[in-house]
Amino acid sequence: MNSASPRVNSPAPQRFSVVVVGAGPAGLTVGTILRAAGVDCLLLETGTREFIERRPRAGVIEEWAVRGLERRGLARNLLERAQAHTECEFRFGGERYRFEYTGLTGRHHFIYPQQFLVTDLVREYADVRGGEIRFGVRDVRLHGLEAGRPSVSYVCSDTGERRFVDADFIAGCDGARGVSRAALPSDRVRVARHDYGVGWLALLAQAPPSADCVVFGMHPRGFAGHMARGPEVTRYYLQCPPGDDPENWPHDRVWAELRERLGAVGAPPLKEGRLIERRVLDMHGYVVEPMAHGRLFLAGDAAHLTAPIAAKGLNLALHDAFLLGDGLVAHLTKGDDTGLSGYSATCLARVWDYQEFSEWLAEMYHGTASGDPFRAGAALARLRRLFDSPVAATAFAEQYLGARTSG
Ligand code: RFL
Repeated sequence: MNSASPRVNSPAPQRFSVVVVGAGPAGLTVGTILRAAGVDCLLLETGTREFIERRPRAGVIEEWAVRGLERRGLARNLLERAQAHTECEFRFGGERYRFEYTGLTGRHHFIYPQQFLVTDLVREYADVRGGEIRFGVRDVRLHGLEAGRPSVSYVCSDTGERRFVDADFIAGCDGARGVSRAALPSDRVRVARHDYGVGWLALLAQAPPSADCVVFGMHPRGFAGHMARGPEVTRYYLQCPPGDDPENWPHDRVWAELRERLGAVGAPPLKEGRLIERRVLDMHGYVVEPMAHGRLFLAGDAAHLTAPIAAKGLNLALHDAFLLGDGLVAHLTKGDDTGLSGYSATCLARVWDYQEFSEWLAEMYHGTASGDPFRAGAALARLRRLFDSPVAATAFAEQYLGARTSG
């Protein structure tokens, strides 16, 4: 949306160097980097502070991303509270295959729920660095992009009034359902899409983890996954038909299916608990190229969605945010354009690398249940290779940790 709504009857516009649309991990990270460099910016967020600080989503953060947060003074709580994961387990044909990725790469994953990271970032941006966030904004619109005079308007939830904010730059960090992506002119961008043709029932259980690491079950009835989120909450996934109704998955059916698909000789029994989240995600992804137009820069899910198959979305959002925050600071404080001009291409290199890995992994997870014996055979060969070939194992570990390219 690049509309030219009249400003009649609206209060005089305010001005900020950067307006960031969306206070998720991407927007908050960009905002804190800007504030640390003394750049004035405004964050606009449709949700309330309570809502964004409680919304559970990701939990697996790659080491380079944590180091990037740490370098910017944003990882203190995370480093104190996160668990380190050094291995994962595949279950197939009633057997367990343990995969020790830290031994192969020297790197590990951090397990830290996304809502904790968002809470840390809001605190740092707003309470510590004095940044402004307007929560609960409605009907956000972007204007003036073609004319090179960007502004953002929104309807204020208290007064119902439309307010305008002029900016030198807009950072579109409003996720997969935001409005920024649509403001890119359709004849100047390409949106590449991929549909995996499966759904995942995403579950959060009020229960301790049932294993000491992430577990992936490849089963003729469908994929199942287990991921710790903390001592009392565990995420599970069950492959299901796309568009399935979560109501088709009552408590007993969920646990019976998880027991079946994650069952293996010697595996500890699942620790069951109340299901506090049950939603069906249709597995799909997209990539917007380029990720910028004029003075609008997209970051995170606004620019690219990776299905949570390989737990990459939050990591990519942080990668974009580091580059965009640093690039804006360099431009606004030193007149150095190198970061901003290379922004899209640098981000997209990692985005495509992760999309390709997600697609590769998806076939290993879903091939067994595809009903196609050729795909099932190939999926098993893909798994076996990780345990037969040290070279294949190292390559997998590197991609699983996002360790090939530097942060
Ligand atoms: P977000 O987090 O969606 O934040 C966007 C923010 O923008 C707000 N917003 C608007 N604000 C103003 N104006 C508008 N018009 C707006 N429209 C929306 C929203 O309220 C929100 O606050 O995007 P961001 O910052 O790009 O971060 C992306 C990550 O949230 C996402 O990629 C990850 O959660 C994906 N993901 C995972 N990624 C990982 O790296 N590791 C994982 O383990 C992992 N697990 C997951 C996941 C995503 C999941 N779901 C729900 C899709 C597990 C799940 C179940």
